[in-house]
Amino acid sequence: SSSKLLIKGGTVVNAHHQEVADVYVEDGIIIAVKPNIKVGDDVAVLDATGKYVMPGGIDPHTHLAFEFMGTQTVDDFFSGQAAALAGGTTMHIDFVIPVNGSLSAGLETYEKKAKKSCMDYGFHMAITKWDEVVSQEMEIMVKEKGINSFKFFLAYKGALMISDELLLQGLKKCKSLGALAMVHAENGDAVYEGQERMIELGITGPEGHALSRPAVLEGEATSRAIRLASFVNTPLYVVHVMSIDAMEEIARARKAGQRVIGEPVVSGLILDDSVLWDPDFVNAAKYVMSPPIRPSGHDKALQAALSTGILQLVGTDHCVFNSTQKAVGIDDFRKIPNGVNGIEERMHLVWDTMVESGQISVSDYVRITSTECARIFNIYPKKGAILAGSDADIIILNPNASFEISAKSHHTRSDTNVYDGKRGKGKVEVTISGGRIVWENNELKVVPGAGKYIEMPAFSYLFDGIGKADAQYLSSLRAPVKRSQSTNLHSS
Ligand code: DUC
Ligand code: ZN
Ligand code: ZN
Ligand code: ZN
Repeated sequence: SSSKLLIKGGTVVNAHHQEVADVYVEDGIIIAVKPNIKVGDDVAVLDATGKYVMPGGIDPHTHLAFEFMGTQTVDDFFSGQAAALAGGTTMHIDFVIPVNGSLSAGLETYEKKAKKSCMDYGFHMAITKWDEVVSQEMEIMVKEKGINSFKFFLAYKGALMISDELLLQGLKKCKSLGALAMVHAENGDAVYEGQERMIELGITGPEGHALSRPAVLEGEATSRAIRLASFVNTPLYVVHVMSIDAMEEIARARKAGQRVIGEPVVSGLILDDSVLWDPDFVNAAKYVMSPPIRPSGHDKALQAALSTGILQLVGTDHCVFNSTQKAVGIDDFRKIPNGVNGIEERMHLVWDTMVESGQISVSDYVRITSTECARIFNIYPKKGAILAGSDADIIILNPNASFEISAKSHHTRSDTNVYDGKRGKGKVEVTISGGRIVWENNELKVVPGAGKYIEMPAFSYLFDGIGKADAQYLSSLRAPVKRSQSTNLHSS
């Protein structure tokens, strides 16, 4: 089918450049970006005068249809993506979890779940055990399945957590494949201790979740992962940076020239842990995620780090459970399924918090919500740009309109929303996914099955010159020192 669309008169914003221009789209691809494009009357026209025309958001961190902590998230690939599109996000990267340690079985499961996708998506893969089969399967994932990133959990002891030995093997394997290693950085052994400590003190409510796994444990694991990645000389991506402690480890490593990427998530940027002390269990439990939302101060520091480039892109860790699922942990916070919403709210909240507040430019907004993600996972400029030849994943944002978040009107299947009642400036009025208008006049027109799997090739820009650094290191090692018999040795 031939669908033609012209977006007229908006300010087209890319991470590198902005200009007032028209955008012409045919069959899901951007054909031209320039002023005053003339078209025939078979072309649908959208007027974007006075508005921003930007690449659709890419959420680098989501969990849809995720079986976790004895239950399953309420958003699947259809409902979670529909919510994303209503909020201006046109692609997400989800985490495949292996089945009994098998990567291929895990991928098959996720391929089935993703069949009803209404927007484009990619996959990261978690590594939860180590043997020769896993090592070989990683190679297949990279070379044949379009997966170029692997995540290692340093937390969730007894479930997803891996040892330092496995992390080292994994880092080496990632490096050899040109795949990006990602870490969930909390010290799982210490978290376990912290949880026991809270239960012994009789602190069984959601506040115990925050108290049991303080920022120092995130700082330790972030430091450890960064230093092991340095030892192996391979790039590292730290997911959900929630604390000053972790952020400062990233800042230090980047300043020393190490290739470390830090991903804050919306909840960490704008919430503080006071919500976990809410006397109503349901109100408090909806904020339980890991790493936990930190005391006030971490949020503003993470915003500053994002605005100065210490942190590079924003995710959500969208992973939603209903109140009844959270209620399983009413007598023990350790049983509350971990996760908060965000896939629908990210674009609005980042605009309001970072652009409307004057902390970053509109081009930087595009960079941290879309372009940088596309570059890191090696799908730029197919994604993350409004350029001739790019996929027509586009949003029109009206900076003078306002948004309001409400658990009653949101599109995720969750019965709560951690941003309920928040309002702000800047509204995504139109979302275009694969050349089709899927969100307009506050109405969704999504089609299950319309979303495509986006393969992500190995060796992103983060790997440029890694080999040179290795060669330099090797040549800096001297040949074995030849020693004649020491004259300083005396036999007594
Ligand atoms: N943290 C969460 O809150 N949910 C999913 C997994 C994770 O690491
Ligand atoms: Zn340009
Ligand atoms: Zn995590
Ligand atoms: Zn996650």
